[in-house]
Amino acid sequence: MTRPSNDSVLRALLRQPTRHTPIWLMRQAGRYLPEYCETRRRAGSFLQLCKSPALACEVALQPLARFDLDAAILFSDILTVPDAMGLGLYFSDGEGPRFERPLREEWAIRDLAAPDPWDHLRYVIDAVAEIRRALNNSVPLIGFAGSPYTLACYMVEGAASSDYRHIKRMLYDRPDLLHRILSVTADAVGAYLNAQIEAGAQAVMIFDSWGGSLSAAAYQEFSLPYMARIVAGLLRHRDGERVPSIVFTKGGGLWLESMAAIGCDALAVDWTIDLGEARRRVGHRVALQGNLDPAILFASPERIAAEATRVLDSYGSDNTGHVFNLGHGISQFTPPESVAALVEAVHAHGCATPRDDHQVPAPG
Ligand code: 1CP
Repeated sequence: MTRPSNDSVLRALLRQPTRHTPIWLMRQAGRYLPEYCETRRRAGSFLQLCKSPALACEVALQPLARFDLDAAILFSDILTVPDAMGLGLYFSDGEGPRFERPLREEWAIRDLAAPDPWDHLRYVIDAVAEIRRALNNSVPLIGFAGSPYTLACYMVEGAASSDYRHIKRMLYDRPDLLHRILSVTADAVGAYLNAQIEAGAQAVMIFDSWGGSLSAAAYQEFSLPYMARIVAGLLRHRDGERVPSIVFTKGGGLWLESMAAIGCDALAVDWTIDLGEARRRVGHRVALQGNLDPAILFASPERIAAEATRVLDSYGSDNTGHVFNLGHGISQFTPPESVAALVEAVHAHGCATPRDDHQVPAPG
């Protein structure tokens, strides 16, 4: 049996009932935790931290040691894939990620190839296996990757961007080149997520952080179909258990119906949409994950609890198909005590009995 003793996140992602709404947080391991900063210092840099399976495992477990979270997420970054494609990822302090060789030339785009994850991304696969071992079937491990469009933003811009002018110029003037990048990247991400599943990831999430910067028409042409292609090629079972998939387009609230139709099990949503309305729009097709504004974690514990309750109530109280999360990653300036207050509030909601999610019988 490989099912974790607390399988509430897996059950909720598959729209099976749980005793309580489970919770994990995007970027739950990171700079808001002093112990993360300490491990990162020991590693020498963020990239060296990602490339050491033992240290990546250490930081992936740190938030679980502090808070009663219902899932762990692989510690890595979405940009490992373009790095493995030869673009030369580096982080300059205070400036975020950068690529030595941004993808702008037609010849470089023609030469782009999907890396073998078992070779070029072996350190991530090893981290997945190591974190799974360390979790010892307590809670599930979520694997992840960036969406092809979001990765292409970094690959073409060469860094984070406020206006996406290089990639958008390519999108409008040379859509053939952008489609070529997206197609190769979709193959790379598909193989990478399947390698994570084979190494022990029990659910996977695709982060389309910048798909929301597209027009409705461009989203339907340049982001969604490539995520659909990845989802269609994912391993659905591992060790006899379903491996749910989660798709997150930040700013994608207007497109939920078409996102829910691509075959994923769950949609993660940001805080700009009411969760109850999102639920009515996607019907029974997918579970929902979200959607607290991460900025609420700067407010008082009372406000945090009130807003968490509002999100829980907006979804509905049937404890089916909702994984509580933030609508985007935790800010590095978040006080850890605020996270403790949030996790406590979510777990206390509608809670008359002690938590024993694993004893909920499967339906039917
Ligand atoms: O200095 C440091 O220590 C690095 C900060 C950091 C961390 C902790 C970066 C650099 N990445 C990460 C880890 C990370 N990134 C995780 C780990 C697991 C967890 O959730 O606990 C995950 C899932 C990501 C995913 C990621 N990286 C996304 C998608 C999610 C999102 O936030 O939208 C994106 C866009 C990135 C790129 C990236 N990597 C790092 C930074 C600071 C950024 C964002 C840069 C930008 O604003 O464009």
